[in-house]
Amino acid sequence: MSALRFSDTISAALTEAILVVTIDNAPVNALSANVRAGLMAALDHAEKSEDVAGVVLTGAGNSFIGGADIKEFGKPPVEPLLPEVISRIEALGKPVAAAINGAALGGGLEVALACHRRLAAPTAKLGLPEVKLGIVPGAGGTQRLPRLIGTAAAIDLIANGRIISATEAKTLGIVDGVSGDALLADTIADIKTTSAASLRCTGVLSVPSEALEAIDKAAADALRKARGQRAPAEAIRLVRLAATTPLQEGLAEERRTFIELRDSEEAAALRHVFFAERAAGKVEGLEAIAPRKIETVGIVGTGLMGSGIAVAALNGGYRVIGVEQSAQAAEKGRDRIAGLLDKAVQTGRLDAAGLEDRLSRLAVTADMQQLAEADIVIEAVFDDLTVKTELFQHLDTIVRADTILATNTSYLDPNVIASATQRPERIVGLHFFSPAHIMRLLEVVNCKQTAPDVLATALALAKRLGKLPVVSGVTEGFIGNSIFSAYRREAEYMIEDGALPHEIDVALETYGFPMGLFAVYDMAGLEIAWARRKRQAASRHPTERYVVIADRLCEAGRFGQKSGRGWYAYPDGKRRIDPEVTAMIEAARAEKNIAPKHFTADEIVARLLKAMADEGETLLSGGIAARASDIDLVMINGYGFPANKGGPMFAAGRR
Ligand code: 3H9
Repeated sequence: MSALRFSDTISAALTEAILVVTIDNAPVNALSANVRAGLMAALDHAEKSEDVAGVVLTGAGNSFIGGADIKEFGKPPVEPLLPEVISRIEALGKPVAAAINGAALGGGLEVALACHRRLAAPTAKLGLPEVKLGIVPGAGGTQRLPRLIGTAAAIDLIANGRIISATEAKTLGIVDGVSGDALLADTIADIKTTSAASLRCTGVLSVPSEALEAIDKAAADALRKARGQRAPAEAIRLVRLAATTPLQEGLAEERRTFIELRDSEEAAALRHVFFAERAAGKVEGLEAIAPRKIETVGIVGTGLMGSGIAVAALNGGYRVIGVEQSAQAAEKGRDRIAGLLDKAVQTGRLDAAGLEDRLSRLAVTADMQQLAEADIVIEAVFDDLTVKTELFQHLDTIVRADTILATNTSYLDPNVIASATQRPERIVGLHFFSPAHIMRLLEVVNCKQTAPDVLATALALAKRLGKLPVVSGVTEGFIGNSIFSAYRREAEYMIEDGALPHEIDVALETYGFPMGLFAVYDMAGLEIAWARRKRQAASRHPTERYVVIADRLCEAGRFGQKSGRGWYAYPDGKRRIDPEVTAMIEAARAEKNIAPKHFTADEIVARLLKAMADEGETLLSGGIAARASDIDLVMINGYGFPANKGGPMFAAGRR
């Protein structure tokens, strides 16, 4: 076996006349310029060298190839381009196989599709997730995949950016086999039996014919989830094209579309989100801190929030002890948690064995002493300072000294709760969003005295729960509700200045929010915020601008959708503009002598973005948020801000 090197990232060794080429470009073997150049050189060598009968491509570490190098997007292209490398693989006169040892995504799967044979490890993940980055595959994915698995299946994978397991890839016909410990040896053995004369080039296959209804259904399903983004529709068009167009023409149209989308605002925004997600949860100085070991999670309160947290913890593999105030409430709590798990079974997200395993790790009790076994206790009780403080003081007497205590408060000051306990350094905030087993966002609140290893443990726990953790410092409402308050306040100012609720909602929905702000208010109910405003009234500065319209709505019994009336009327269950509300708004303006002004949809969005971005700057300068991209993630994942606009900080910066 002789070792060869074709670039910094591409090495090869000849084994039984097969050139095994290894891509080693940590962390995910992305197809950076020197990977592409090295692959070209390796292919040249394989073609020319008489000792080489075939080639196997594989990746070092846990990935096969994680895709094109996203960091190169937006920079001048460097030859050789990926489509050239891929054409070279397919056209090589000798058999080429992919030993897919890990993630084969985007350009990585496109490389594999051009190979003549593909074997995958059972842990491999395969997919063309480009639409998630606002683009379509740009190196043959939309043209080769349908030739291999049919149009409907290719639309399902590409237009949804769905990532699949090796087993599903085998069933669909993307890979020829799944191989465990001996993947490389099996791939070498496989390619040795493939003769040069019988090479199967994916690009020359015909797209299998199938019923038009199946194709239309796959397309309609994907478009429904696309929420106005361009890339899924373009991906569908390109996949359909493969059935009627020669390969080279299809590839040219795919490349043209890829470049157009790659250079779009939408793709820039989604790339920003991609890197924002990778940066989130990283805290300077915490890299070397080992998290504490967590096996048992205690949860006090098993209502809506607590039961969702319990399901997330059970899904994360933890043992869960739920605590309620009475045996009867504990039984109800257990039923609620079991009900959420049952729902997962009904929708196919969980199987019977998974359900049984989770239930075996769950105990719900009225005996708080059982929390002595917990490594972390998360409280999800009524958001009241006295209730939470007394609970933590009580927990101090029950749990071990190294047990972490986490509060799920949304608005209270966790520093105050911590300072009333014996060990404030073990207190951290875990602000879940409801429903907690579904929503990805988790604000991890770094309190004044939180110990570094407590914060590190909270972040590790968040990852194991499958959450997207964003660290926030302590301020009223943390990152999310601070920005949301600024957004809400500005919208109400605009109502007073001349806009109507539906004008603001239409502007927001057209921008990409799933629902306008006032429609959201009505859905959530107006009375909780009203109660909070009444509590805050005494401490409000007399010169602060205050809009009374929401109070007037509540005084008139308009508590939102459930009372049939709020910012809108719901006479037949459907949202309607209500002249009565318009009259109340006009009266409020008249009281302050405000001459109403007309706002265009763009002005509405611009003002709201500016309000959010200004508040974001305040959070950044106060050290509450570590980076602007964290604020973007919170608003995208917790408050419906459209991901394809990149979040309020990104979007305001682009204007
Ligand atoms: C494409 O392929 C277009 C083609 O069709 C056409 C081309 C002509 N590039 O996620 P992790 C970094 S588009 C550059 O935490 P994991 C990431 O930023 C691409 N960097 O790891 C992070 O850096 P840092 C289609 C990348 O183990 C580090 O790697 N492909 C790329 O949890 C670790 O990332 C995709 O969309 C990249 N492609 O998961 C797949 N990927 O340490 C995108 C990652 O500095 N990647 N980085 O923060 C993934 O889904 C996951 O990273 C993967 C590994 C599953 C591979």
